[in-house]
Amino acid sequence: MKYKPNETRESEKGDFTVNRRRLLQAGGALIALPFISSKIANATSKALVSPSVARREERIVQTCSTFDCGGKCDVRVHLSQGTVTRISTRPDSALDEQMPVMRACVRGRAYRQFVYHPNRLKYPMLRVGKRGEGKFKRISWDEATTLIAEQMKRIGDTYGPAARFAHVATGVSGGSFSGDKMLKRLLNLTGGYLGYYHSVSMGNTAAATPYTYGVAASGSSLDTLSETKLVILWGHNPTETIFGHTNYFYKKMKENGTRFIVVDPRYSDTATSYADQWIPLLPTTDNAMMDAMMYVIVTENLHDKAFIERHTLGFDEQNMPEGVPANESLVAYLTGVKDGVVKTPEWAEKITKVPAQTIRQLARDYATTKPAALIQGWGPQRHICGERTARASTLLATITGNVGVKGGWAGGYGGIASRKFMTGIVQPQNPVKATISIMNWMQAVEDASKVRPEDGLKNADKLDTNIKMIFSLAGNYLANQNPDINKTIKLLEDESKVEFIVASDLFLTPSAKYADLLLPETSFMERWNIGETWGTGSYFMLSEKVIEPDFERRSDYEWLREVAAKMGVEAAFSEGRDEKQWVEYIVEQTRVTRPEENLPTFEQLQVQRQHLFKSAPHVAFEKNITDPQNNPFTTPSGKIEIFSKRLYDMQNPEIPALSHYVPATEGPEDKLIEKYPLQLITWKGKHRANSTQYANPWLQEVEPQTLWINPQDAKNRQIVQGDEVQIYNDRGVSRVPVEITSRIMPGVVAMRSGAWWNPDKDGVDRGGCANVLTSTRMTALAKGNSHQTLLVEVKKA
Ligand SMILES: Nc1nc2c(c(=O)[nH]1)N[C@H]1C(S)=C(S)[C@@H](COP(=O)(O)OP(=O)(O)OC[C@H]3O[C@@H](n4cnc5c(=O)[nH]c(N)nc54)[C@H](O)[C@@H]3O)O[C@H]1N2
Ligand SMILES: Nc1nc2c(c(=O)[nH]1)N[C@H]1C(S)=C(S)[C@@H](COP(=O)(O)OP(=O)(O)OC[C@H]3O[C@@H](n4cnc5c(=O)[nH]c(N)nc54)[C@H](O)[C@@H]3O)O[C@H]1N2
Ligand SMILES: [Mo]
Repeated sequence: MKYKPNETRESEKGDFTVNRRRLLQAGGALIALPFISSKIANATSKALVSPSVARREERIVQTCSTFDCGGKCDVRVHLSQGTVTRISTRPDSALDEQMPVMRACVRGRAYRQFVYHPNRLKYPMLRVGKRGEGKFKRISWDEATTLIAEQMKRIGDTYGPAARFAHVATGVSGGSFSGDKMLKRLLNLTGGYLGYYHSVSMGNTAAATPYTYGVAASGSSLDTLSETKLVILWGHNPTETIFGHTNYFYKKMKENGTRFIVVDPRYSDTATSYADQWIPLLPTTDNAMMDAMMYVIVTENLHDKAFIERHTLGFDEQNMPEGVPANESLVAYLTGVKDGVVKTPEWAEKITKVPAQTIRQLARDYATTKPAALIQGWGPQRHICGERTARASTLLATITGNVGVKGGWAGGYGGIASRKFMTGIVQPQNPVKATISIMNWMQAVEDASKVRPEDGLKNADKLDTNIKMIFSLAGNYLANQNPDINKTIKLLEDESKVEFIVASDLFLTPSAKYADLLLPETSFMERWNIGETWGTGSYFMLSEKVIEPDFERRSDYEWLREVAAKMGVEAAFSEGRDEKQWVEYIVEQTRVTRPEENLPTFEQLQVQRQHLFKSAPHVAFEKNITDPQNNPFTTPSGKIEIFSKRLYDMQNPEIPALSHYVPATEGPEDKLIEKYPLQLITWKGKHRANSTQYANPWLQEVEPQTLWINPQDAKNRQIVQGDEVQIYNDRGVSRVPVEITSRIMPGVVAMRSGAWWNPDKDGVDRGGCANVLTSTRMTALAKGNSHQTLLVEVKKA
């Protein structure tokens, strides 16, 4: 039977009387405790409702979350008497091949424990202790919105609008509408704010790959890979990170015999589920392995000569841009003519720890299997050398002729259709033109005069003011997800620097503790929105308001609207729309701007629930390859630039004209390794989206926070299974149980990212938050983040 959305169904076996009694007993037991308010008891009893309870008048609503996890899964909320009693998902049998909407993953199945969590914030709260102490008092919404309006005005008037900053906040970025977006609207309408650029997710790839292609390398659509015989997943872990429809396509490919090779220091869940071969290498040494692969390909004459001649610049000495001295070409570099070092697999083996023969075979396999796709995830580029790694994968694709052809892959990894399919809200112009890299924000708090164009400042020669006010609406980037927390908090604790911090969240997160004003937002189940997949999916879904908010929880938009009224701009801010009407407006606007899509109206969407875009298979750079005369690449030469004159002119050894191996600062060749001999990487675990849902008890049970360490490294340190260990470097210390496992290669340790920072009285983190150890070092070109590049030592606690 086909699923009908919003159907009301009678439970087959439900005994309403018994169930209701059980429900009352659960609630009653709690109400008997005098110190629990009836509201808490109510919320807690909802959390206790077992799946079998109160099925009789059940309504099932298909919806989705708006978290930033890359996938929008079909989440079915079972509702009874205004309460979510259970979550299910699309049955396997109801797969529509035309519309392969994902089934809910472990996170989606646990949403009820998130939404009904007893620790959710309940009231607006004003800080009373020192900043960061986490002491607050309850205030009214009227007081809260008055305070925000006053501070926005005072700080804007005193220091200028550029003193107001809206921080990284991806908690609701999977939705078309969010408080964070509307905050920017309000800031724009009241003088402006200091904006930032750079995606901490994949900004290094986005900045580097245009030097090869003119525009950023984006993936092809995954349906073009059906005939691909070999896929190399290079630091890509979609079994856990999902990335839209990726697993749907990979699974089909696997069934059809595609060979998968995974290159990752960890034996990831993707390696366990797809890999025919796993190749572990030391983090940050990817370029050495790629150089050696190119060396093998070129010296064994396996490169695609016709393609190289027709479409590229910089391969050999005959094919170089003007004004560059001899021996700067790729071939000159690989064969050692340039620097005396021949980039053999034996050379790379010493650096990467990958056996030379494995590298040689991988190079041969990649070059001789046509077409083949080397698909790089974003993990390898969230490194200090990430720009070089991202560009090197474009060079490998180029010399093997895998660019612009069906079944190949040009490099990078991004959506094809824009991730923002829906026509967003038109933002009023920001009167502040200057923007900073996200990595500049701490300097802009400390002393903005030191944020110069060469440091990342854009559209201005200098900044006139330090950051004095920070908004963090659905983010945990003040003291959790941002690098070098111990350095950051010193800055935030100085109340003379940032004068006012407003945060909204569902929980008292480590970052929320640094708020001056902390606001309890509704969850996605208590608001209307549209859920959008990243570019690798091709549908959107209605995220419906299914339950009423409890306590004094309010959506960010609702309180922002009140602030707007107090600042005298309510009419321009809201245009008379409430939240649901804005969501309706977004759908209607998209219908106008995309008439070819034949989109449902908002009314229809409430029945239909989801819409699949018309997206024809897309091969990145296909036209540039099939008809280069009429579609030159948008590089200065009009060709694929293996050698980039633009990079050459920068003369920055961190971002060489040929993207080749350069030992990374705080990588395995750094002298610091004598003191801190292990590389630490973090990965995105399946049980949360970044730090979102950290507090969910079901998900904590799925995967406890541990440090992965290789048996050899553990033995050398007399560490045994079950031990607690300290992981430390000059920036901080974290303490967690170890997991001794061969799933991580020697010399490398790994933790899941997103655990909550939990310092004890000595400042030792007991939560397993890697960001007490990470560095704020910036990448050369993007001025981007390098969360993954760090050295540590581990000892038994
Ligand atoms: N379940 C889940 N899904 C998520 C998220 C989540 O938190 N949880 N977060 C979402 C977000 S915001 C983003 S940006 C994406 C991120 O997606 P990715 O950045 O692709 O995910 P990561 O797990 O950080 O990294 C992918 C792999 O790179 C490996 N790696 C690390 N360093 C290196 C290296 O130097 N070389 C090589 N070859 N491999 C390396 C890691 O071990 C990991 O397996 O995922 C999204 N999806
Ligand atoms: N060590 C290390 N650090 C990393 C990374 C890494 O790989 N390693 N990855 C980086 C990447 S790629 C990213 S994108 C960033 C992400 O960093 P953030 O943008 O800070 O993302 P989250 O940690 O998910 O924090 C989102 C917050 O929003 C809250 N939230 C959820 N839903 C709602 C809602 O409806 N309303 C409100 N108001 N709040 C809500 C959640 O409780 C959570 O506290 O982290 C980066 N940090
Ligand atoms: Mo991200």
